[in-house]
Amino acid sequence: MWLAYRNSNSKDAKLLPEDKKVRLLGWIASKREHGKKIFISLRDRYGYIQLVANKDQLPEDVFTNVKEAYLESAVAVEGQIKKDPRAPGGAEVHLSNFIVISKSEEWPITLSALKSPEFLFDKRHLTIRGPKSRAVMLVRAALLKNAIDYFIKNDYVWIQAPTFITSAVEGGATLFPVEYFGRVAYLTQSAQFYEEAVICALEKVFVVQPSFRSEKSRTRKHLTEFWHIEAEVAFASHEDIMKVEEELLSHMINKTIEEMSDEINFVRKGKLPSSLEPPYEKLSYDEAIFMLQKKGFDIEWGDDFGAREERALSKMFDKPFFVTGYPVVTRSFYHMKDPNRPEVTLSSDLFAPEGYGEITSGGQRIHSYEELYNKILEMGLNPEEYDWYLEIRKYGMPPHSGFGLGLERVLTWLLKLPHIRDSTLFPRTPARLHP
Ligand code: NSS
Repeated sequence: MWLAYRNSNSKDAKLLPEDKKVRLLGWIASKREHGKKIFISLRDRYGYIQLVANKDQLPEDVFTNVKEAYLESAVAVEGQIKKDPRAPGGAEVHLSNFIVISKSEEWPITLSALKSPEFLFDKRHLTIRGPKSRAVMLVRAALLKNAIDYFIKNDYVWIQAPTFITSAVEGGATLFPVEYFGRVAYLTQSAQFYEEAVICALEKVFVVQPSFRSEKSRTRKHLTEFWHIEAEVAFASHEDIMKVEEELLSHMINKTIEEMSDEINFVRKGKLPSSLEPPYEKLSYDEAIFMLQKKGFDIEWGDDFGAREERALSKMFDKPFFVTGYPVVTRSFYHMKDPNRPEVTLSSDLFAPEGYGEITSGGQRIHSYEELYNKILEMGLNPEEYDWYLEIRKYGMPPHSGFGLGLERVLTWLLKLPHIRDSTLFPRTPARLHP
């Protein structure tokens, strides 16, 4: 009923000519009184517009409605556009009518509350109405859309994989168990194994869905539930898949910057990342270790990068870059050995610059049944847990490669957010399951 009432929105209304009559729906974002006038910032899905209620020009009951309405009340308003350089956006609406559709209680997010990040996350269901959350969510939606757009344009098939699974893709330590009719199931860490099965039918596939990790490490870059964008390609080498990763990332970011420059500039402190055009530099794991040792880090060949090392390495670059050739001991069992150097894998991680670190991880998979079977045993795992994953290798599994990209990692870097939890509506971390 009320939607029919709207004939404009906050963004378009500002472009209308002087005196044009508009009807808007939205929420009271802020309010201040100045003599006989009340100024309201009205928020809708498109942004903000200033409303002016003039005591001398409104029926008394309407002016009282304006005066008494609390912040965040949902309202329907009617008025005329007036150009005014002092108003945000250069135009405001002089009210002729103001109806409270759903009243608000006194808004609990006070100025002093803004100082407590924990309180703000406790009230996330309310604080997401603010301008920063709005911008973050719009940029996030654009990144996701542009990732999907890249895959569709390049002839990938969008598939869906299960969320309940029975065995680990990325190590048992981060599996979330779920009671499943008297058995234990786990929440998925990655759709990779399902993608690997499907490429024998569809060749190039991608998946967009949440992955779950019971990460005990409380870092600024780990969530227990994150959105995972994954792709797998038949007949593709490690080199081929790195090309896909860099093309995907540059497409996602460039298109999003084009579509959302206002929102990005509103949140991101400092200038936008400079050139994102591929190809990206390929740093070998060996070189990375050497560079970190030179900086004084206590790290040896065969160690995984910790959060500090990752940040330091990433700060040495101002454009995304790959770290390639991770040692076999640092990678999951499915990674293919480099035939020229059996102690390293045909794998890589794509790093964001500016201290943000890893955003994708990928490489070539073992496609031989015997090799994979032996590797599973070597790593102390149980081949029975990987029965179907092994069996697909008995029936014409070609060489293939794939990767996974963390949406929140890309967004955190693009907007230079202080913590990954700021990149998602209702973050899930070891300490936070509510709201
Ligand atoms: O564990 S990964 O490094 N690799 C995989 O899961 C592969 N099985 C994916 C594949 O090849 N299909 O995770 C991939 C990416 C990683 O680079 C991060 O960007 C993101 O997923 N990731 C996370 N983001 C947020 N929080 C957590 N805990 C997290 N773990 C991984």
